[in-house]
Amino acid sequence: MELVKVIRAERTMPITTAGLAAATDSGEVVTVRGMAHALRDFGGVRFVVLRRHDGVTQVVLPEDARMPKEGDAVEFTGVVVSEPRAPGGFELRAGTIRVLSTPAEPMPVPIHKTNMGLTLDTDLSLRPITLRNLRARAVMKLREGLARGFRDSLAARGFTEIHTPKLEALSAEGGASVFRVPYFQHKAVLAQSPQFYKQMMVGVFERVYEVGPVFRAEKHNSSRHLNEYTSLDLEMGFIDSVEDVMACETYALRYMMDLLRGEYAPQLDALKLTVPEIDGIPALRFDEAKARAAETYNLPRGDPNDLTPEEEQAIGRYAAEKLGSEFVFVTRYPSKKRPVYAMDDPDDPRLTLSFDLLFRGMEITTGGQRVHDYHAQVSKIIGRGLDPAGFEHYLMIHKHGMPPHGGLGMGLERLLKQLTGAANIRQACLFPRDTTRLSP
Ligand code: AMO
Repeated sequence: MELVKVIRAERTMPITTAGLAAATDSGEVVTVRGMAHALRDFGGVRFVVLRRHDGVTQVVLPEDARMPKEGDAVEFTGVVVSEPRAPGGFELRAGTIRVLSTPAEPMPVPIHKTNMGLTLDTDLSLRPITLRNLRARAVMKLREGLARGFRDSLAARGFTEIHTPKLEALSAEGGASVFRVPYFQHKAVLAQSPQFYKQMMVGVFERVYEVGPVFRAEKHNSSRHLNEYTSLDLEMGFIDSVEDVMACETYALRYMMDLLRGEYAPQLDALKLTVPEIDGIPALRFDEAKARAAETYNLPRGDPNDLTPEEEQAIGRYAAEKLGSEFVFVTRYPSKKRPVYAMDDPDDPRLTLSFDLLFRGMEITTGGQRVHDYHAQVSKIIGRGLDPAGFEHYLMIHKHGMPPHGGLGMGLERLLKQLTGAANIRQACLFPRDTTRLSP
């Protein structure tokens, strides 16, 4: 029997680029594997830019070796020497090269170029390949950082991670954007959000979060909507007010931004991005935000119960110019536009104790305090013309005791779109789903 060791040959085959860099000018012989990303032939010297999991490494080919093909999976063995012009300030002078696998066809688009010069449609159609482009990959690495920061920040504050079903009998958000799917002899819907389940789990764990897919049957094609997106959800019990939820989001976002600044500098540099500093986030009441945007930027006041994308932009601009913040909370949304679980403002039941968070002029989060009292929740359901019998399982939590609680849902792609300045939300998603795209 052979004993499988935890990590194979890490010393001679560095896993990370930092590990490789540590061998610089040591004379130590190391082996490196990666994909031939770009090929450069300067006559006398030939380079391969090797794409590895955490960066690129410049490799000088042995004189007698054949140049690999773009897309070859290759292994080089050699020594690492300082080279200020190379990425990371070092290069591998290879003694040997071994081609591990070779592509069947040439690369259809110039993925090694900084700007591939593709239309969005071509980019998305070739997504398994175009995501290999270093800028596209950097965006997706930042996406990882945001999700990781969200998780870590909440785990550090006593939140438990949950995974709730995505096939459900009852839609939480209502409206037209529900995907209906046949489910054996029943009718099911795809989860529009983990709303009811995360509230149920507050009764169990008190503080919970979920990072998971949600589905919206939005029929229009827009640069800010997807039909499947990743929702960063949290829900917390024993709040004194909705401001506790907003404070928790401020904390989580600051943590996420600090994590990017600390550990994702190569990606931020590659994309030339600056990450916002979050000290605190200003909050404006809905009516006040609407009025200030209209007055300051001469805008028509659209729907009295909602904000148009133009109003969001104007409020974002107002926050940046007058309040010095790229983020702004808009609070006390009108009841009419808020779902059945939102708690009404006891001072004015036409309003709710709920909020949106705008980042650089676009909504990235909705959150609020929820109804915790059984009778209040039943009467709100009836008030909406709905039958409480349909909410049997949700109402169990109210019937059998719930603390005052609240939470939020943040759209990961919206956040990433705004952070990277992407023109379209599809660029913030690995394999976006929209009205026409179900593959790749
Ligand atoms: P809401 O429906 O406002 O609230 O969604 C929360 C956040 O999700 C993002 N989002 C979307 N992102 C991409 N494509 C879409 N079609 C899309 N729809 C929404 C937005 C939005 O702010 N249950 C509540 C949250 C809560 O109160 O906890 C909810 O889902 O960034």
